[in-house]
Amino acid sequence: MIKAVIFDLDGVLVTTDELHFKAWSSLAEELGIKGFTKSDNARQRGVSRMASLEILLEKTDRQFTDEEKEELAERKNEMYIRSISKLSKSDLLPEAVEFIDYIKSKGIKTAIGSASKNTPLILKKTEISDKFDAISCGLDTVRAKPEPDVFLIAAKKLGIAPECCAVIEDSDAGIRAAKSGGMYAIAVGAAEHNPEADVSVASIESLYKAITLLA
Ligand code: B16
Ligand code: MG
Repeated sequence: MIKAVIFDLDGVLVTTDELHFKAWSSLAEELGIKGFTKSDNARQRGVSRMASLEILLEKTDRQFTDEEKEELAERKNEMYIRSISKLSKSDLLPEAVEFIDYIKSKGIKTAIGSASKNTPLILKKTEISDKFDAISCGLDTVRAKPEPDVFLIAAKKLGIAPECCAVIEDSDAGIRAAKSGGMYAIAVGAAEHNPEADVSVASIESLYKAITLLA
């Protein structure tokens, strides 16, 4: 029985996935890296900032020290923060708010489980911070998805057992994290058709019936 839904943020509730792509593309351009594509970007979904940088650096033979890598990640983040500071409610994905309100009306708890260290800013800009009973993000964890930590911390903050939590995710790393945390995994968007997911849909709009059956 599902007592809580843990939402991933980028790509599930907000369109920030496109802004990540733009910021990584700008960094690629600065570094003279060619051929960074949407399919490379798809592998960056859900994984940490430093793991995302490594995916970009696969495209070059240049070697960087750990310190230089930290600086590159920081540079990308500055560009990304400039674009997320312009976010508003209109950047929420269709039915995001309606679906959260719907599950709350059924007595199901809600949480965020995002790899992003920019989670507080994104929630503030899109005006949904007060919709969640708990927030767990990249600021709370050492090990990123596909490790289950971010979701287990969300469950702990909610006071609900992992097996009573459903995770909604758009990344393969996130689906793996949910399953290894012993949670129910719902794949949406880019993760649709992930074979590890318990339920797989194109978007949140298709989830009303499924969530009612699980609760
Ligand atoms: P930041 P999610 C993830 O958010 C993104 O999908 C991923 O592309 C990004 O690298 C990661 O957050 C870290 O983000 O650089 O803002 O800390 O999908 O887990 O909500
Ligand atoms: Mg995501």
